[in-house]
Amino acid sequence: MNTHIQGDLHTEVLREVIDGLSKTQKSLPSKFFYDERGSQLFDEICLLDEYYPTRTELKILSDNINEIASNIGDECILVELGSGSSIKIRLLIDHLSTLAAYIPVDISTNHLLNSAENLKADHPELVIHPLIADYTKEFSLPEIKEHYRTIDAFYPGSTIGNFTPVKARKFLSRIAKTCGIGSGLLIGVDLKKDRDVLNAAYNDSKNVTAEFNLNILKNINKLVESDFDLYKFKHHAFYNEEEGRIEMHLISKEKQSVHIEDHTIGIEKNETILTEYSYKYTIEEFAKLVKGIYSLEKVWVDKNELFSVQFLRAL
Ligand code: AVI
Repeated sequence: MNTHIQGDLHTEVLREVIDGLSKTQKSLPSKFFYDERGSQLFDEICLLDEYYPTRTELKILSDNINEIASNIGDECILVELGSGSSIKIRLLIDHLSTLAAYIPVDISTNHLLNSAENLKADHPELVIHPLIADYTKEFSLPEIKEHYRTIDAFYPGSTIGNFTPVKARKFLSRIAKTCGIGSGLLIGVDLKKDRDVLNAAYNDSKNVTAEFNLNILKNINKLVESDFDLYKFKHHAFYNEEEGRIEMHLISKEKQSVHIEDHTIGIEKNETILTEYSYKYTIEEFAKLVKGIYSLEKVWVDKNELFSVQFLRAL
């Protein structure tokens, strides 16, 4: 089934695709990974042996849940940025006995409403205000009628690492402004570590990450009229130590031309299309990144220091 998008949205997707492919280092926006198949593949990635972030973050959350809940505080409004992490949010909700309301924010309407309904079925007393919005852009919280004392955002998974540090800072400033001075932010941040562990996490032995990476082309073929041939590209991911980031690329196996509506893009043999950055931080680097926006209240890490969960407060 093809997804049809109309009017301005189609023009915007086309512009983003053409802009990215017109740069010296060709690129495609990572958000195009996540059609239905891409989201399924990402869920599979989260279960892979090599992909440590998901299970490590969950372990940190569950090992420290009482302390985390007391940092979040009583009668809070919990705003989840992206509503994909149902196990993690359920763990929090189960330990926040005085939660005033839960606001999951997601651009994917079906996914958002389905998870909200499932949660409501298990927690009939919970006030849920799903908000359909692109949380990476400016958005405002719905009017809250319930009595509350604080607003706390939850941003797990180290998705913050998929922004460049400059964009991450801008994004965090916006969230601090949207939720207000004194609001909390519980955030998952992946840490710098041995490069072999990082390289394995993005080059898994079952090739799920490779399929996830190639699926971006399939999705773009659905979103705009383009003829990317997936067999002419291969997955390439590596840790760039100097920049402190994983880079995911698609390497062109041959010299080729791709047609996108009335544009033709020439791609050389071995030329790459950058599809994702995943930045890794030390605790100190991340503290520097949020300096002046948030104060760092508490950091929890696993015993191998692979991943961190941090509680920040907006200044
Ligand atoms: C969503 N994000 C935090 C993942 C990451 O690790 O940067 C996306 C991902 N890309 C490949 N594997 C996982």
